Amino acid sequence: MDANFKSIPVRSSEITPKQVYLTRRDFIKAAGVLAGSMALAACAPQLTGTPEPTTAAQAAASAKTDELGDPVNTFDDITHYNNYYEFTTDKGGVAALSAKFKTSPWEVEVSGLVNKPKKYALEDLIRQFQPEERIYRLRCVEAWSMVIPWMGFPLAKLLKEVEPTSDARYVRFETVTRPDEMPGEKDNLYPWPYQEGLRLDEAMHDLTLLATGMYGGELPAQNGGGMRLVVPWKYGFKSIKAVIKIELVAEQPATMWSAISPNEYGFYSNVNPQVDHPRWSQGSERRIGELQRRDTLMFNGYADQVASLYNGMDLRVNY
Ligand SMILES: Nc1nc2c(c(=O)[nH]1)N[C@H]1C(S)=C(S)[C@@H](COP(=O)(O)O)O[C@H]1N2
Ligand SMILES: [Mo]
Repeated sequence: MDANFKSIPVRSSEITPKQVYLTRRDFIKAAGVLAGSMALAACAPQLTGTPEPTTAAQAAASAKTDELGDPVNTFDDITHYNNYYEFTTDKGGVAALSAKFKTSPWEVEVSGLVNKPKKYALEDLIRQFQPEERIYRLRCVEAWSMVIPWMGFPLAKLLKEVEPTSDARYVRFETVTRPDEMPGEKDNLYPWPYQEGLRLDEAMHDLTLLATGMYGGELPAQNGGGMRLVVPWKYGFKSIKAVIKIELVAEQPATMWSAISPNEYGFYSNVNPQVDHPRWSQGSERRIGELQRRDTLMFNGYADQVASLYNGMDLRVNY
């Protein structure tokens, strides 16, 4: 932990009021319509750089719900309301700024305390591990949430293949460093690269996903393409984007947000409505696209699957 980072004013809860956000979105839509009428037909895709899934894939995905019956968010919301500080702290600005970010080719190095370290090409991982659709709730620590239909495969499949040694107890993840493509990485207020970590048993849990696609299509840059981690029972910042390194280690690894503010962003950071953020309540959340707030669920609704990982830990403590 570096004391220099402690004075950074980060993460006031949901700085952008909904009306402002909606107004900006309406404006962007209106601009798209205008450009279309001027015969710039390719304007929208170029604006965002997002490989739009086919209409059929999008329609199929948008009709789905999670296991609690909550509908998935729209493709538009999922790709235009993003936390991705390597580009900008403005959630509505990530799509445009990441439009030229290259997500292919993509390589991921798996190393550290393993018998078979290896650098993988993303297309080989996809061929080998056969991504499946997983519809997960994503609950940001800032108290908003979405339902997102990912394509991906359990991280456990990859970890088993590299064979962690008996000394391996944690997994460390690192985001790509490309300051020329990611303007936020030139901002040295943040201790780049973005890093995250999981305990090995959390990493091996079947819910823990390496996402390689979304909404029946590729994984858009703004959602963490080439490949990102998704850990649905933890606050969203644990689900690190654009992963290029996965390292098995013996000690609990440093994470970027814990380095900045350990009391606010602990290593575990399991979604817990009973433990408030020091600066705001975690008892409820705003589902993007809904008007009324809803109650936040213990472990983001995944308690049946994951609570046993934390036997013996006091759930009233913000770890
Ligand atoms: N590398 C990186 N990963 C990141 C972030 C980030 O700024 N950089 N933001 C996190 C936060 S706070 C959230 S809520 C989710 C948002 O994911 P989404 O934009 O795909 O919805 O990504 C997480 N992963
Ligand atoms: Mo977040």
